[in-house]
Amino acid sequence: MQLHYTPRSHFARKVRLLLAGLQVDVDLIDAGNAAEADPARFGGNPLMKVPTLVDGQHWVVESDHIAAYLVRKLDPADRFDVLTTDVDALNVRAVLNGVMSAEAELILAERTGLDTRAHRRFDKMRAGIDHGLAWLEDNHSLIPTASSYLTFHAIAMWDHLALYGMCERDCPRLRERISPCADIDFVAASKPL
Ligand SMILES: N[C@@H](CCC(=O)N[C@@H](CS)C(=O)NCC(=O)O)C(=O)O
Repeated sequence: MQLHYTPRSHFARKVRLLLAGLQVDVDLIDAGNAAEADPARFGGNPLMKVPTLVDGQHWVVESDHIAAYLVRKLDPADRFDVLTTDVDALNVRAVLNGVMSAEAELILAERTGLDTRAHRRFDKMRAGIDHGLAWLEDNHSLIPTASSYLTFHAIAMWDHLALYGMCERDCPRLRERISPCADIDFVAASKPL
């Protein structure tokens, strides 16, 4: 199996953490600059984003879709609760993904030369990150303290926000919630630099 990724991609990291939790090795293929516009760089993903999983004949895009594919194939017991249908957990997942998407848009827009401070559209993205984090802080108890896909997801979001300095809001309860899992060796080892 091959996972097209970038070392800093938070969407790819939640899949990498799941793979590490499942103790499954895959070939990691670095896409390089995620702002480039060539599908071949992204494992053939026409949307030109990472992660993309290639498993023989199967080609899978979208991080949560990849995670679901992996546990259906490799972990029918679903130890990390990837296939949850719990409404609250799925709301947390949606807010985490929304914050991560807004952040990626801001970073990639700046990387391609746009001054995001000059466009109101990007102000709304920054506000979405802030409101999203406030919601996650208020709803921190919905995130398990034990290893779970949701916790991996929250760690991937948090470390990426911290790396890019996009997190003006302190979220002490959220940080405390995810810290036991963040200290696990394979989680700490994949922290983006
Ligand atoms: N919804 C997608 C989002 C993936 C995504 O936005 N990945 C970023 C890197 S963290 C990317 O490759 N962006 C390239 C671009 O938008 O040009 C998923 O969950 O996989």
